[in-house]
Amino acid sequence: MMIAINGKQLLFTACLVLTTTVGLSQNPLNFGEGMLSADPSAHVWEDGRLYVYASHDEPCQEDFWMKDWRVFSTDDLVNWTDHGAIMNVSDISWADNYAWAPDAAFKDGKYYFCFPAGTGFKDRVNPENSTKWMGIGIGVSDSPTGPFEDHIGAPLWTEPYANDPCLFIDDDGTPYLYVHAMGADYKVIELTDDMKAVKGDFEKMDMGGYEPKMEGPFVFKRNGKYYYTIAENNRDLSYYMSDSPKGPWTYKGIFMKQEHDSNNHASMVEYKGQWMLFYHKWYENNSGCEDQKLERKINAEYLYFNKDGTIKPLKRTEKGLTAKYKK
Ligand code: FUB
Repeated sequence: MMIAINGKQLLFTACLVLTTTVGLSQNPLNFGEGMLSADPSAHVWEDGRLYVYASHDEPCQEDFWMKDWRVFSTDDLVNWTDHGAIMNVSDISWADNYAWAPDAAFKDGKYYFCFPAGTGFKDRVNPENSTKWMGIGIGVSDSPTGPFEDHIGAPLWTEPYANDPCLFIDDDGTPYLYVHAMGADYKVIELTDDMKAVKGDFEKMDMGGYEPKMEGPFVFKRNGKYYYTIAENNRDLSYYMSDSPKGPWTYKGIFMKQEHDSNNHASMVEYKGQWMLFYHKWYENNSGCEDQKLERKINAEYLYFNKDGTIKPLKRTEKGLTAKYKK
């Protein structure tokens, strides 16, 4: 059926479609034209803004050779400010590459930026020739947007090899560090109060007998319960719950399936009374790279809990976050 439409009606309809599209499609998050970022770690600080600390992909980069970290912030979940590079591997004396998934924390008036970085080369064909090493560093700043200075001028430790730090400060101020590492998955270590060193050794946590291959541990607390979330098999997002930051943990299952056979990495935060999940998603590459088909951008979804505290399974949407928080 043909519908007759005059010029005014057409303009009105076009405006409506545009407004609806702009208003409803927040994924990927609008961090600026051409910005490729991954591994989001979301935090809300005392100034009332929501900050996303992220790793930064360059178009056509080789094998996750990444050089700097970024932070983006918002106060309406729609308009984001890119605060630029908050640290670069060139600021670090002990690493020159692998600016991978970071985390951030606020303690005793200072902002801390916990980052993995490394050096060397991973030979994926002949692994015995690999020289790659990664460690965990700690940056400090008076501002949530940095710049961050290397707090100790060295990694927190050298063995084991580690990446994907999660720095969780409990309500009593105790800093706990969780990492993904060779031989240190599902382990926790405390930091000293001045955040300059680790205390003792890694402690192996009781995960209730289920320890899949994982990346990207992220811990948060809600209603007195601790949540230990991971990218299970580096793909699906799943979680455990506990009454303590060191476990014992009870596995609660997958709450978001991966849609590509590629890594995922997520964090969760409550902003203005609403919980939300930040994660990265792989898109068809727009950068003209011949041997790299996909590229990463950060997405977000609202996160809902059942009455018993378990997480309701989530679907990826194009809509993502709309500004429906309580003012
Ligand atoms: O972005 C580099 C690495 O890819 C991260 O550290 C992992 O979690 C995976 O997302």
